[in-house]
Parts: sequence; C-alpha cells; structure tokens
Amino acid sequence: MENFKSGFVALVGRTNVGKSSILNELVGQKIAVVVNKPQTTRTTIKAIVNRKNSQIIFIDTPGIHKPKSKLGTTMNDTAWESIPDADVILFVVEGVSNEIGKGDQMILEKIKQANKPTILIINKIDLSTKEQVFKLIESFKDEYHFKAIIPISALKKPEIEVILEEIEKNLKEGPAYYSEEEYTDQTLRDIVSEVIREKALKLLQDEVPHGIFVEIQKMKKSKTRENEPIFNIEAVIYCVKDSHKGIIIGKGGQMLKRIGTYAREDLEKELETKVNLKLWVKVKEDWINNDLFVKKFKKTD
Ligand SMILES: Nc1nc2c(ncn2[C@@H]2O[C@H](COP(=O)(O)OP(=O)(O)OP(=O)(O)O)[C@@H](O)[C@H]2O)c(=O)[nH]1
Ligand SMILES: [Mg+2]
Repeated sequence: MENFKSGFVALVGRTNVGKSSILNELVGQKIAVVVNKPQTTRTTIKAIVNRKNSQIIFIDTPGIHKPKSKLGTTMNDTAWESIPDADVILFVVEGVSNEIGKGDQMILEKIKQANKPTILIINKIDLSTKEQVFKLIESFKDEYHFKAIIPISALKKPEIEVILEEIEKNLKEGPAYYSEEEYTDQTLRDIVSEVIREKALKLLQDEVPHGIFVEIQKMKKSKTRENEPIFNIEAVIYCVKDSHKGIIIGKGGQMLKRIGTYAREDLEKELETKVNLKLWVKVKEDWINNDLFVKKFKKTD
C-alpha cells in the first residue's frame, strides 16, 4: 500500500477568476461565497478533502488586484503570503484571452521565486475557443515548469478527480492533520455572515458592496408555535458612509427586505431548518481604511 500523504494547497490568482467556485467544487459543498464582482473573498478559507491515501487541505485566498484601501492591501498581502506557505499551488487563471495578462504575469513571478510544485488551472473555458485555450497553454508552458495544466469550467462539471489526483501526486508523505469531521475552518457564524454578505454583494451596485461587513449579533435555536425548530439570527450590515446606508435600506426598506429574504432562503437550505433573520444597517465611517478593523481580516495561522 502507498504511504499516506498530506499537505496544504493554495488557490491563488487574480480576483474574480473563479477560485472560490473551484474550491466549492473540489470539496463538494459550498464553503466560500461566489459573486460576479471583484474582491469577494476577503481572507483565507480552509477546506479539507479526505481521500483514501491522502488529506488535502485547500486554502482559498483573496484575489490579487490593485488595492484602493487598507482592506485591499491586507487582502493582497494575505494572498501573496499564501504562496511560499503552500506545499502545492493551484494557480487559477481565466481562459478568456490567448495572452498572459499583466496581473497573471506578476503572480507568475512570485510562483517562480517560490519554486513550488504548481498546477495551472485555466478556468472559464466555456467562454473561450479551443484555439485561445491552446495558445494560452503554450504561452504558460514557456514560462514555468507546471506539474500540469488543466483547462476547466467550474460551472460545467469540472474534472475534479483529475485535479485531485494531480495534487496527490505532488504531495509529500505526511499525517492527516485534521479529523474527518472537520471539513473547514469556517464556523457556523462565519458561514452565516458570509451568506448575508454574498446576497448584499449580489444585489448592490458600484462601490457600496466593497465597504460592507456583516456582524452576527445573535444566533439561537428555538421552537415555533407549531413546535418546529427555528434559528433566530440577528445581524448588522456595516457600511462606510451614510449615503451607503440609505442605498442598502432602500426606498421604504425594500432593498434590505430583498437582501434578508434572499439570505434567509439560502440559510434555510444550508442549516436545514427554518430561519428568522433580522437585519440592521449601521455606518462605521471608512472602516476599510481603519487598521484596527482591517486587522480582523488577517489570519495568522
Ligand atoms: N462562465 C463561467 N463563469 C465562472 C466560472 N467559474 C466561476 N465563474 C463565475 O465567476 C465569478 C467569480 O467567481 P468566484 O469563484 O467568486 O471568483 P474568485 O476568484 O473567488 O473571486 P475573488 O474572491 O473576488 O478573488 C462568479 O460569478 C462565478 O459564477 C466558469 O467556469 N465559467
Ligand atoms: Mg473568492
């Protein structure tokens, strides 16, 4: 029998290329939120896959982008730091052009410096032609000795087994660091607050979503009058200024109601119970440039 292997695998890449979508596919459940807007993931998220002969610990990271706030800088730092810390790197790019873009080139330089086993995932191939993908593969091949280059579409039944096998090949012998029941470092509170933030991100426009964070103030199980279990959740959506507060609440409270309903429906599915969700909106003036606050998004382990 083969010896047991384990290791940390970082998903890195520019913002919005589909890292979190791929993470969710790899572990077979929704752990990280996915939104068609840049800078969705704010900190590292661990998700664990247990296989017969290995334990793979995935680390989803914030997408690398041009930072416009202290939060953005912290997010970028987190992503950069994950590269030298990983045993294997999954470098995710979008297959929508046939050339390597500037952002990807920067990340590539860091990967070259780290000189770790790296697998290139070319995502979103449903949006490109075979020719484009082929040219992109050739360009990347000239740049680095990737262990494998795997074109996928995270939205259309990606070949997860191929990716997992390729990772396993590149892991070293090691113990299972986590017990089988532990599949993520996200607490229930983290997941609930991220689901609410995801809905706000999806429904709000322009710069409003980038200044939002959600704080869960109460999460308590009780029974309804019909004796059915129900989760009572109270949360505050913080934003950076008064005008944003107005937008989040909306005319006659319409927007907040939509965010609440949308989040509740999703939470009821995730938690498999009825949910009573109460939301408030508060202003925390320019928190995205406040060191004390931004520090919360920096993970030390
Ligand atoms: N067409 C298409 N869209 C995809 C694919 N994979 C992901 N997306 C979409 O791309 C958007 C961004 O996906 P995410 O998974 O949030 O991207 P991310 O890289 O984690 O983004 P950040 O956390 O902001 O760095 C979402 O709207 C996804 O549905 C794909 O294979 N094809
Ligand atoms: Mg993400």
